[in-house]
Amino acid sequence: MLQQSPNNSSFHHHGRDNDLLQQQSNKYRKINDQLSSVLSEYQDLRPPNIVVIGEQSAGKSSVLEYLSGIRFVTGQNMVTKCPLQLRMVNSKSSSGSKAVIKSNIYLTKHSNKPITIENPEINDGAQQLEEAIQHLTSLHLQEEGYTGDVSRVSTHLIEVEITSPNVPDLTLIDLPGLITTSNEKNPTLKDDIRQLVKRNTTDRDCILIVGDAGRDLQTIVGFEEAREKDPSQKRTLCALTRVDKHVNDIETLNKMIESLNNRGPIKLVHGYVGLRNR
Ligand SMILES: Nc1nc2c(ncn2[C@@H]2O[C@H](COP(=O)(O)OP(=O)(O)O)[C@@H](O)[C@H]2O)c(=O)[nH]1
Ligand SMILES: [Mg+2]
Repeated sequence: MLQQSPNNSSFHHHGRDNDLLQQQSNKYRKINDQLSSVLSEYQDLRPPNIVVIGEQSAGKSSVLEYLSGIRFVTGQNMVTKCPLQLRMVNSKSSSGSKAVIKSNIYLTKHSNKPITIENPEINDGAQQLEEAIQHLTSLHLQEEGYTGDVSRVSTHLIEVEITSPNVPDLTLIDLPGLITTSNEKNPTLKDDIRQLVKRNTTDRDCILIVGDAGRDLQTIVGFEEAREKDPSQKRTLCALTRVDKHVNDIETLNKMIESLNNRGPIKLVHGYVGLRNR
């Protein structure tokens, strides 16, 4: 995220090493793990996560890439077609990093072992990870009976766990982007995606709305969905992406953020932030 100090004329990524934060999130993760194992017996119950919602191509997957340091599937078209849980586990060990990818469909229909990839942040590993996600995505679409149809989404969750010394302890849910109009091939797509977002956001989750800073900020998509799940706006944060392209300097960004905080489409307790993913 960007530091918004007025003394800075250029943008900086903030540091990822914060020991206190690390300790606290370690503690949180242990509690989260215990909760998860208890709650796993009850369907539809899980501890709170951070759910990333927004319009198609707003930069949602890029936020996950930025936070994990690992290249996910990002691109121009609808590339995220299933909910994807990215669980990052910080390990201080120097033994490199590892990604474990699985889904219920994959484990029951394909292999009884999850896919494991060493060093997913470097070339080979990154490509394997991308392929694994694509593979599971097409399995999930097949499972729904959508072979060969590109404009479809599946409700089945893909689980990616990254263990690395360079990631924060954080679990995020990436979702297909909200769209404003369905296409002719699949007239229900708009509602399918909206349903998927609703179903994957509990009323205890934190919501990260991602919007392109170059758009009319009054029309950022996702506020409606966020308001439904978080009426008091206490668990919602809005991140504006691509500030490197659309905002020339930190003063302009600060003004933009200030104006959104005062006159934005909705009042957010935690407000708005600028984000540079690339
Ligand atoms: N320059 C720049 N490009 C970005 C940024 N964030 C995302 N992008 C690009 O925007 C496109 C869409 O991003 P993606 O993360 O796939 O969007 P999603 O559909 O919301 O998941 C990709 O080509 C990204 O490389 C950013 O902060 N700066
Ligand atoms: Mg995406």
